[in-house]
Amino acid sequence: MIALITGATSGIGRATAEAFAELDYHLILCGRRQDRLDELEEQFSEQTSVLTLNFDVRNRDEVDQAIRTLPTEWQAIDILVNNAGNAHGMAPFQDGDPADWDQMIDGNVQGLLYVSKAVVPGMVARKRGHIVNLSSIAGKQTYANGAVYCASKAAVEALSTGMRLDLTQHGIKVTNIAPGAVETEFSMVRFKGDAGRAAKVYEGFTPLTADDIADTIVYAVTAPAHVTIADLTILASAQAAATTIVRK
Ligand code: 8X3
Repeated sequence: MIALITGATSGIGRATAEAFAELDYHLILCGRRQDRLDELEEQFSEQTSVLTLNFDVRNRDEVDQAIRTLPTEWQAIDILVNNAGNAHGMAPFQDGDPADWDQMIDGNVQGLLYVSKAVVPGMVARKRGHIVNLSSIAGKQTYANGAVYCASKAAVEALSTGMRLDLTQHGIKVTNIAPGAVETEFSMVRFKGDAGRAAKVYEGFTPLTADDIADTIVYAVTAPAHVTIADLTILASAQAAATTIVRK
């Protein structure tokens, strides 16, 4: 199996790479931080074959170029994990920074589209493939101060459904994964390095880990051929809804 993971240098992407390496999948690890990609290549090449690609999912030319020029033996991608994505800022709509909005719409929506467009036609030609889109509970429940992030993830939800409608007939599975509160670099990025504000998000309860989400991705991609895990929502046990968390 060949799996391509975007946003592989940290968090859920990295944990998924680790879980896939355990399964002996061959890994195409994509990210923007070359030093981290090098580190991952060194770490995983003891276990399996690894290829790293440095591109920004928001740049369509970079995405096309990287995927079009894959060495022949890496071209038949079986699994695409559209994991790259971020939250930038958290503020009432009227105070939102359009530069933050661009980051979220470009990364979470356009980036997913560009990478998928580069990979999916090959899956259609081979009549096999599995796309795993990382959405969020925020794609199902809009919350205050998060309109644009929630909108970007609602778009991922719609794209997962739309892709499944168009691609099932070509033998391709589409899985939408919607995590709740996962402790990764997510909140540090959302709050632009404000460690105090980021830590507060996970205070007083046990959040999900990136490994918890990787486990569900493994569950989806290892399901029998006749089973599609279409949509999985995963919350921390103390989390009743996106912003309803029981803290001690
Ligand atoms: C991240 C989860 O609940 O912070 O997508 O929106 S949440």
